[in-house]
Amino acid sequence: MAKKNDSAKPKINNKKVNDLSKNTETGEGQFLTTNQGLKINDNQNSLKAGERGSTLLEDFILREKITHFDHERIPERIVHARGSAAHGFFQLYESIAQYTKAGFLNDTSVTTPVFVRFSTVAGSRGSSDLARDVRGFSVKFYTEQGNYDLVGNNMPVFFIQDAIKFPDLIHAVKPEPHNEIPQAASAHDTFWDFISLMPESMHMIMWAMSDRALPRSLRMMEGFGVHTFRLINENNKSVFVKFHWKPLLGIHSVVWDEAQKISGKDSDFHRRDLWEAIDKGAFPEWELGLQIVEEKDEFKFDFDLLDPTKLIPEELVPVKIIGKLTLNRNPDNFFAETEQVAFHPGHLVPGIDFTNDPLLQGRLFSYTDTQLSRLGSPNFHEIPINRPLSGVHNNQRDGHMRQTINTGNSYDPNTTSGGCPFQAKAVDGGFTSYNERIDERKIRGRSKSFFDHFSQATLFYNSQSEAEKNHLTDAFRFELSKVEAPAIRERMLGLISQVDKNLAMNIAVTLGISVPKTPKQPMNMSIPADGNVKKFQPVKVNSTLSSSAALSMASTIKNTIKTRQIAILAGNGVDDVSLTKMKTDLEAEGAVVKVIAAQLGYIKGISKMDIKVDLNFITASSVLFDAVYIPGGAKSIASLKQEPDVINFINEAYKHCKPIAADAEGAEMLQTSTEIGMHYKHGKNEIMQGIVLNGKSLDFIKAIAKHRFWEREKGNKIPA
Ligand code: HDE
Repeated sequence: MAKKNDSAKPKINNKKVNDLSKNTETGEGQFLTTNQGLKINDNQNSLKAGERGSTLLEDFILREKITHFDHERIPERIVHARGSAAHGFFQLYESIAQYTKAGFLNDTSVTTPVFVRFSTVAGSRGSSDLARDVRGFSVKFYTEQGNYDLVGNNMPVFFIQDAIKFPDLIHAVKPEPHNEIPQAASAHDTFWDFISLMPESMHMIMWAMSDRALPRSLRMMEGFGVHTFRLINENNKSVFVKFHWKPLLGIHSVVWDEAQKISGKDSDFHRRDLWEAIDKGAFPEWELGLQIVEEKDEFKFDFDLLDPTKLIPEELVPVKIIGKLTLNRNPDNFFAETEQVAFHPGHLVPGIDFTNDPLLQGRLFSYTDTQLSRLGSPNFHEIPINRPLSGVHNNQRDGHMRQTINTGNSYDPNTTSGGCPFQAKAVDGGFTSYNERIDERKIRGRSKSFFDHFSQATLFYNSQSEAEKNHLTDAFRFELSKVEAPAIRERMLGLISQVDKNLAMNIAVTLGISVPKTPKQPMNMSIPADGNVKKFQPVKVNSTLSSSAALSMASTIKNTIKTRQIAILAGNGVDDVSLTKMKTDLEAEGAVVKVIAAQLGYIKGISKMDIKVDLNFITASSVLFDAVYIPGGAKSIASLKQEPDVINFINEAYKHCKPIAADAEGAEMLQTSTEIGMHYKHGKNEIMQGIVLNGKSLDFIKAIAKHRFWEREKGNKIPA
């Protein structure tokens, strides 16, 4: 059996690697050709009538090249357009055959290749990674029984309860139709107008306004299947299941001020971070966890398992960890793999099935439909990244861009092909849907069990640490301050006050209005035209659970500094012995250390060591790092003190609550020339709120593992 704490060994997914390599074209050592294989003799000059003459239409080589170029773009995804992906594998820790017959969840000796794509939702392909947004977390498992796609998000609930509202939600959040503003941002009128009329979105809105919407790294966020699914075992017994991905690096975020600055300094921040980590062999890992609910317990909760705006608190149903996902290989070609991959929640394997969650049911139609226009043909399953390893044998034929050269007839039943391909019995791995009993009247409507829109929003808010609550309040303040229509702001305050009165009041102060006593009607537009809008009353269930530790990032693991980016600020005359020791100690713990100085090249230390400079102050910025260290050396410190970029660097690191270490003169500099000095009267050896003034690497490492020291935010306003 695979062990739980096996560290990531660089395993190679031979199956998918081999499969993809059949289609790889390196061009190495080859002559340049046209698409017809003709060797090209001149790729620098088009065919002309004389040296200065006009270009000839006859130049088929030029025409082919330009024509292909003209058609290089395909429509971007209608949502989740901005994404980054990687290859990897899934390793099961223990068989869960008692719940599911899915082969890849039964056999611990099987390593399943995967392709995982992370994304933001609202922005276009070229938008910033650091938008305040939900993140997509899609996993394609290339199993022996066919492709299984777990197409989830980094938040466990969703904005709406019924698929019919999805186009409205997306139209509201996308840039406004008249001027295409703002890009990749929810802070505008149409989004909040829609939300203010959709009380069912309040739980998700709390998540979206929380720090979960600003991940520090794609490698440091959770993933969720969101909907309740079914698992089915060999005896056709079914249980309900919620899927969770738990990152082994813990869950960490950045702050909003930082996110906005990163968007300018490096809008590929998450993409680069994922790429570089994998490139350097620091493979990101997540454990797969399941919350399992027996069928008999379907109605034991005070919410409906089919309602995608609800989660199952981990206190009620613990998450059972069953395996590990490791990403160990970057794509070879962004377009061929990351852009052309086609996920679909309906790509299932035997042993996994849907529930009647009305949001999930709507998704089942949408994904194939969108691939048809995005990838341009019903043959998108033949694109190498989408091809199942288990093989495709059916009678579907032809269409644009067909790759397979099928032989023989294409109908079933037949005798001409000996009856092939055959239907597979369940024992042969043939897929059968769960035989759930459905005996109902046709109705357009919603179950009353979906009508409590506030209890879990309050549960989420109550479960946040003080710092998380403050960030959430500030996020609402920012977003609603960007809203121009006063009526929208007011309606939102009405809704927020039903989640938490103080929260609403704290936001209202910034908006310069008061919280409406009676929320304005109409409040709930998710009821049909014939419904009586006036009768809508917010339903709130009095659950016994007042908070849930799993909902706060503050309670997740903080014991590693692997892959954290550490800045060392230095100049000529730096204490090179301290610098080298700190660098070595941090790197030994897996951190990535960069020396930053006024110029690129080398700086000379006091003991004459040449220290290589990785970045200069022109391109480096505090917001791109997790922590900063200022080694001693009088001359180096004197030069840093004169450098406004350095002072700003340190002040920003302080403002964003990042660990800062310094020794000797470095510590003095912090106290005399930066904002830190305004707030602390430190002794030289003090360690306080992540400020490590004794220069000891061990103390610095402990501080970096904690990620941020939010208590610094109290009362300290740093003008950085
Ligand atoms: Fe999606 N969604 N979605 N979605 N979704 C798409 O499919 C859709 C929903 C999610 O990395 C599209 O291939 C509808 C929930 C991810 O390629 C599209 C509804 C969740 C990705 C689509 C939902 C998701 C998508 C756009 C409501 C979390 C990126 C391009 C019924 C569980 C996949 C594409 C990737 C992508 C439709 C709701 C997650 C248009 C109609 C809930 C992670 O088909």
